[in-house]
Amino acid sequence: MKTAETESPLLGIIMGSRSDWETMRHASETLEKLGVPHEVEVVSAHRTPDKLFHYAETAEERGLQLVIAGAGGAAHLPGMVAAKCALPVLGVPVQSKALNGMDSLLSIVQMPAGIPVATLAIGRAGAINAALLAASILGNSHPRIRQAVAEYRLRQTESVLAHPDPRRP
Ligand code: RP5
Repeated sequence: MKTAETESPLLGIIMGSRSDWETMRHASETLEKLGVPHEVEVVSAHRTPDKLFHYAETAEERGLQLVIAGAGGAAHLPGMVAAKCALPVLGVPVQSKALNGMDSLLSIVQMPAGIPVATLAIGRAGAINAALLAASILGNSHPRIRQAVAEYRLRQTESVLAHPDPRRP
């Protein structure tokens, strides 16, 4: 049976800097848990603009169905990817040091009408939810992924119900 690592990637996780990995690894780890094959790469909108254009222009033909893009500060990566390809783009605002991620959030969420970016929460929660949202979307055409999302949510519910007393582990 093919695994998430050997199958062709269905989605790409990109981020503006290696420093974003501490946040974006949560998206990758969540996709691993769900068995969703994906690729991960640093692609900076301002430090490697030509690479960004090439990535966005070839994403669809390489078989990607979605892109998760994380960036911090003046976070134009998700919007630029969305502008250069027709795939759905999920944006994750990385928590910046100077402004705690409010700059990242507003940069990503305030896209002018015409080029959408689905924007998640700042930081780890946003990265995890981007992966879950991506898996839910892919689940519409991949029953195995839909089942994996359902099982993830069931385990989450059971875990909360099994530990109702917050004083105990
Ligand atoms: C953005 O600038 C990146 O997404 C990162 O969040 C931020 C800081 O990058 P580094 O200076 O840590 O490389 O492009």
